[in-house]
Amino acid sequence: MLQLIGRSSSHFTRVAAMFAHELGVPYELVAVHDITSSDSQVFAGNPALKLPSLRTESGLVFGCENICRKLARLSTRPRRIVWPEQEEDDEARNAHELLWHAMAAQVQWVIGTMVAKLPADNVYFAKGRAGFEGALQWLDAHVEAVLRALPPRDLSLFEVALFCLVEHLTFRQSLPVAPYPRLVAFAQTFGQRPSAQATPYRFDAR
Ligand SMILES: N[C@@H](CCC(=O)N[C@@H](CS)C(=O)NCC(=O)O)C(=O)O
Repeated sequence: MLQLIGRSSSHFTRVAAMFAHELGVPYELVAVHDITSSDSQVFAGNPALKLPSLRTESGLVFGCENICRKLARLSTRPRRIVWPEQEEDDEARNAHELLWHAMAAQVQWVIGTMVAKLPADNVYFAKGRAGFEGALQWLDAHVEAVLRALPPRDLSLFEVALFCLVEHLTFRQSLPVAPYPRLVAFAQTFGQRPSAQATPYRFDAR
């Protein structure tokens, strides 16, 4: 059984979990409870002290995109998956860049202001938040065109990650989603997939 080391409350973990569901790869979630720890063993040996990681027979795979690619290799289910490198136009590539940025900005905001309780008006967080909102505004304005241009597929990393990000904004109450109606509409539709229904955000019990 594969072990997904992460948290049910983490958007990066959920991307990997949704890929596992979509690809029919069974896994066991091993919850990381203390994300403030500086002990890499708490993160199953990830030296960057980050999650998620995937433990397989052959070792550890760090990071959600790596994990998704590994799951695709392990899956016996034929699925047409669109990876970032298959999206060649500038708009789609910019969308990926801003999506990864927004996901990282969400981590910065949550860890900095909610977990570490540092002042949100510090320039580090104020600028981080402005860039976070800017990325979301851009994604909201371009999402429909980017989705239309995606190649025929069963699954894309872009859509799964975008869905996980948008739902996480509300789950962690970091930013209001009302200014991003196209992202909300996308998430409502994408959220009907069984893989989304099977992986709702929640805080893992200790
Ligand atoms: N590059 C990593 C980023 C993962 C990441 O930032 N995970 C967050 C949780 S959603 C984390 O580990 N936060 C703990 C921290 O930043 O200290 C990936 O793609 O998986």
